[in-house]
Amino acid sequence: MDEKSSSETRGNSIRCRAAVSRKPGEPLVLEEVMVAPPMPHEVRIRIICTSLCHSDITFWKLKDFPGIFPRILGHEAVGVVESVGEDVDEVSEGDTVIPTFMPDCGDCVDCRSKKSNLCSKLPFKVSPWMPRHETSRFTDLKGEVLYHFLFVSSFSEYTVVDVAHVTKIDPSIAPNRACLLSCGVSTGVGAAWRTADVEKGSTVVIFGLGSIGLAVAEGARLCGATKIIGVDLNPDKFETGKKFGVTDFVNSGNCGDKSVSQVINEMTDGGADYCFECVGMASLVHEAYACCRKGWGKTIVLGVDRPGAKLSLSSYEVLHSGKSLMGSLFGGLKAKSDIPILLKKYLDKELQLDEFVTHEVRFDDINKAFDLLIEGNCLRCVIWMDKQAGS
Ligand code: CXF
Repeated sequence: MDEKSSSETRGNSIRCRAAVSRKPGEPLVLEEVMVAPPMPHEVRIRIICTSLCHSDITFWKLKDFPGIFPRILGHEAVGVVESVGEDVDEVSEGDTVIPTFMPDCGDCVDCRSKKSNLCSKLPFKVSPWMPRHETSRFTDLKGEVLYHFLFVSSFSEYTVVDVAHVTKIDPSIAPNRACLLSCGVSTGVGAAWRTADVEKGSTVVIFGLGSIGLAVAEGARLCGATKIIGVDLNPDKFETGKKFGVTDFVNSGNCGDKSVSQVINEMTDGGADYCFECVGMASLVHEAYACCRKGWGKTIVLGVDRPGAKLSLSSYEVLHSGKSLMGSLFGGLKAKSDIPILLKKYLDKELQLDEFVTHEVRFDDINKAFDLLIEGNCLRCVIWMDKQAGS
């Protein structure tokens, strides 16, 4: 629908366009849907830009739960608040906001601690509903429920998000850059900055130079790491990696009779300070752990493996090596306080965001964005909801 003033829409359902994922792996269907008004603690947002992340593709393909259809995917976005439900004081109509799959209630013991971003009031889970009221705000024109995705569902001109999942930002920031901080870039940069707390002069290894791995490199570069070793099967990734601070490259398909961890242990004289697993493969977590330095090495897991995948570590080795193994959801960031810091770093030209945007399309061409990301030459494809790409 055309942008209308909130006074016309507030309190009523909005009829607008959404890209609905109706069957696993099949092109999204652009259709009109109804978006109900926000319930208490919820915010209805007009999406300006959204971008495609690999998790959208993972869930789009999943035939069984947590794959569920029909669903509105999308979880990297920026938009403007159209209306707010009862008990929302933090944002108001017209505010520019970034929705995030991770909540930040600001109130529970974990949100109040500096040590965690795992909110316990609205604990993150992969759910097809809104987080607080556990229902959907979307229906199609036949009245059938459309499921939510990661509490964001941004492949719709309007969506409803819990206030714990929105961060108010400076409206002057270009939306096709701001949206990147909603998931992927934040996850990678945050893993280096907040989860690992990479120190100046450190040696870092990144397993997997996709957009998350490159964002880890960017974060490690910002933190002053001096050696950033990228590991990937595709040697072309080294050239891309150099733009984000990768200094060395190991082709994991070309290590001869050595394992990747042996190669890295030799290159780093006994192990790296920080190893990041960005692929989502248990075998690579083992490799990463095997080449972080005894005594102080940290291995950080960002990659999303298949449900049920297990790690197997020798407890003797864990005891004797003194290494740490950590998981990092959303890079350990607290959305409401850390996203504005990262946006300021972008405005101050410290944090690179432009380089992540390799493609931009109109909402009508959203299925092209899927093809581009699957083909593998795309880091981020920004989808503009309401204008021609680039205009
Ligand atoms: C993922 C993290 C693990 C659960 C699904 C979402 N992050 C974003 O893409």
